[in-house]
Amino acid sequence: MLINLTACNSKNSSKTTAEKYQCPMHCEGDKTYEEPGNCAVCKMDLQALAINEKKTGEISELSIYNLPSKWTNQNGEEIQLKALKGDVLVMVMIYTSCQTACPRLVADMRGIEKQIPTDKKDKVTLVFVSIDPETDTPQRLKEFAIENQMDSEKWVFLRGSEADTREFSAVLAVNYKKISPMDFSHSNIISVFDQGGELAYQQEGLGINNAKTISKIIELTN
Ligand SMILES: [Cu+2]
Repeated sequence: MLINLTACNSKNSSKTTAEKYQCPMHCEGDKTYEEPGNCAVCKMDLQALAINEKKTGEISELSIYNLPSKWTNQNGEEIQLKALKGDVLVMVMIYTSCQTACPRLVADMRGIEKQIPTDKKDKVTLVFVSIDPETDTPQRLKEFAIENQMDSEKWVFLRGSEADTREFSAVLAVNYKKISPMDFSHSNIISVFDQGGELAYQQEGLGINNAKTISKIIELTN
């Protein structure tokens, strides 16, 4: 029997971006100020940095794109998470040989993808991260993608080292534990990350109402 571990710190983090000001002539390079005013060098009015800086520019310290972990995708390509930057990410941790919860999580991911409006679909990447990297070789992940008709660019399947997988699960507040040679118990959490790699929303459970997840994805892609 599988035990569903409960993540106690799955939270909905929302955060406002602090406004920053910079000389339009870059007299002091990329130096920014917290308050509006004039450049100390050329005296021009400081300019407020674009509000959507977070979507295109630097990443915050809460971003998963700071993680140095290396992953291999279903095509055998080595990538770092930051290669996914710029898209809204919908992520879940699974293992392909799971007979119980994971098939339902895969169905939930499919259900979410179906509800993303057509004009937003190319702004969203759906990511599966294996909790069983030993079994889930790139080749196995590729077969799994094909079996599930998820063999296109918007579906990404990743495997990494045991240590990187464990570290990443902590970021997602996903618990997992090997309970037999073939099986793991694990949390059932689908996470939404914004374009800068910050956690924006999580849903927990199997086959649950995903309306809030969808509306968060749509809000982020607007
Ligand atoms: Cu499972």
